[in-house]
Order: sequence, then structure tokens, then C-alpha cells
Amino acid sequence: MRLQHRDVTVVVPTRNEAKNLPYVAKRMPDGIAEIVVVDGGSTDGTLDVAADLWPRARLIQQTRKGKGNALACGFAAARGEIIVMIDADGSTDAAEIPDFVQALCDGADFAKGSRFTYRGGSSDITRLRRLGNLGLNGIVNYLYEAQFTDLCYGYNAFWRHCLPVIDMPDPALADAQWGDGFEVETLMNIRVARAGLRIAEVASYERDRIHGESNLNAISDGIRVLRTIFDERSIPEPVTSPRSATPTRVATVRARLGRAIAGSDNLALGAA
Ligand SMILES: Nc1nc2c(ncn2[C@@H]2O[C@H](COP(=O)(O)OP(=O)(O)OP(=O)(O)O)[C@@H](O)[C@H]2O)c(=O)[nH]1
Ligand SMILES: [Mg+2]
Repeated sequence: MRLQHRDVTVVVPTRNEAKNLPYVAKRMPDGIAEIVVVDGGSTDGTLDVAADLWPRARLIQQTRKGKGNALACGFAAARGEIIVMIDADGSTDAAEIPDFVQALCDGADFAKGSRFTYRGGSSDITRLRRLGNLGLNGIVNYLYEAQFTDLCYGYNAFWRHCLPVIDMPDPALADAQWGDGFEVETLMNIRVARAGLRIAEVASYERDRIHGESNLNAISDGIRVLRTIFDERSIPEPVTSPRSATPTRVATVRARLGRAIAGSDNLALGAA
């Protein structure tokens, strides 16, 4: 059995990743039919490559600038009950997607990739980024009574019912919004932790970006993350549990995907 189109959407933000997308596609598990590629004005033919690799993928342009806005556009377009966010530079391994889906089917609302948990790792992270991540992670755990081990990692998956809690900046707004940049993962993590959603960490191994250059600046983006950590405290906590909205639907999908994951063919790798 394969993962069902209507159940899992993979959102892939891209900015000049034409050379890297074939590696992502090679590792994508079979049967994930909804892939949403959200491009940020690439000039290297990224969208043509994406269309070749995934003829049924939905290719969209983001509405403002930044990875956070790209994700917001992707989440708004996604139709799956489960949404997976993965990078396009070959650093995050699409073959790990079943581990994230498994964690969600096992009861988590939000499956948080971690390079610093048992069996996780990274050949990509620099010493500066590791230290920054450690410090920022510690502040979040202290302020929000969370147990994250890898705050700034961008490989995560969650049930659709988390979207109202995550409350991404509206893609339709014209002006730049807080959350449009690399602070987006921190913002999401804090919001799900504050809402009391069940978070499971999933071990993940991050490889080096294969081609091209990073879009992230450790200092300026680190400062944005720090500001996010403190600003989020002034936002009122959600008053209702988002889980109550769709328990039956979640149970149905969870049962179906639970069986899918148990089937060994689901774990076969190949272009979607
Ligand atoms: N659509 C869109 N995608 C972006 C933007 N900035 C980054 N991305 C994508 O987001 C993902 C992560 O960005 P990276 O530049 O790899 O950042 P990083 O992983 O922190 O940095 P490295 O570890 O050095 O690769 C990649 O798939 C990028 O193509 C953007 O402004 N718009
Ligand atoms: Mg990267």
C-alpha cells in the first residue's frame, strides 16, 4: 500500500535549486503524489526541473520574499491531512518522510526533525550555527517549558489541524510580514509548544547542501530568531484546542496511514 494523495502533502520551498532537486526527487518515497513546490523567483530553471521531475506537482510562486512566506504559500495550497516541509538543497533526506508520518500516526500533532537527538546528525552545520542553535534552543525551552533539541531545523511535519495554531502570516498581504524569513521555524515551534500540542522529535541526518549557496545569514537571521522568541511571549495563548475540530478525520487517516507505513513497499524509494 502507498501513501495516499489526499493524506500527505510535501511542501518544498525553492530558490535556485535546479541542480539539487534531482537529488531530492531520487529520495522521495513512492506514492507521495501531492508535492507543492513554492518558488522564490529562481532564475536557474528550478521550476522547469521541478516540472520534469514531478509532472503532477503543483508549482507556485510565493507572494512576498523569504522562506517563511514560501512555506505560508505552500501550506495554504496544501490539500493533505499531513503536511511535510522539506528543503530543496539536498540537505534534508526525503527518504526520512515515513519516519515523520509514523510519528504523527503514533499520536503526535507535530513531528519535529532533530539533528541532535539519538541517531540524528549533520555534516552541514557550522560551529557558529551549532552554538547559536544550542543557545536559542535553550532559551525557548526555558521560556516556554519545551523540550526541543533542535529549534532551528527546517524539516518538520504536522497534521492539518495544527495550521490555525501555527497561524502563518497571510500570503495575501502585500507588505513584508514577521515570519516571512528564516525565523519561521522558531515561530512555528513556539506556537505548537505553547498550544500544548503533542510534539515528537524525529531523528534526522542533515547532509551538506549539494550545489549553490546558502540563503541564510547566521548573524542577521539568528537575531531575527532571538527577536521571535521574545516577541511570541506577547501573543495571547490559543484558548481552544485545535484537536477538537477533526478527531474523526484524524483517526481515519491515522488508521489508513498506519497500515500504509506497515507495508514494506511504502518505504521503497523512487521518483514520485
Ligand atoms: N521560495 C523560497 N525558498 C527559499 C527562500 N530562501 C530559502 N529558500 C529555500 O529554503 C530552503 C532552505 O534554505 P537554505 O538556503 O538551504 O538555508 P539553510 O539550509 O539554513 O542553509 P545551508 O545549510 O547553508 O544550506 C532551500 O530549499 C531554499 O531553496 C526564499 O526566499 N524563497
Ligand atoms: Mg540548506
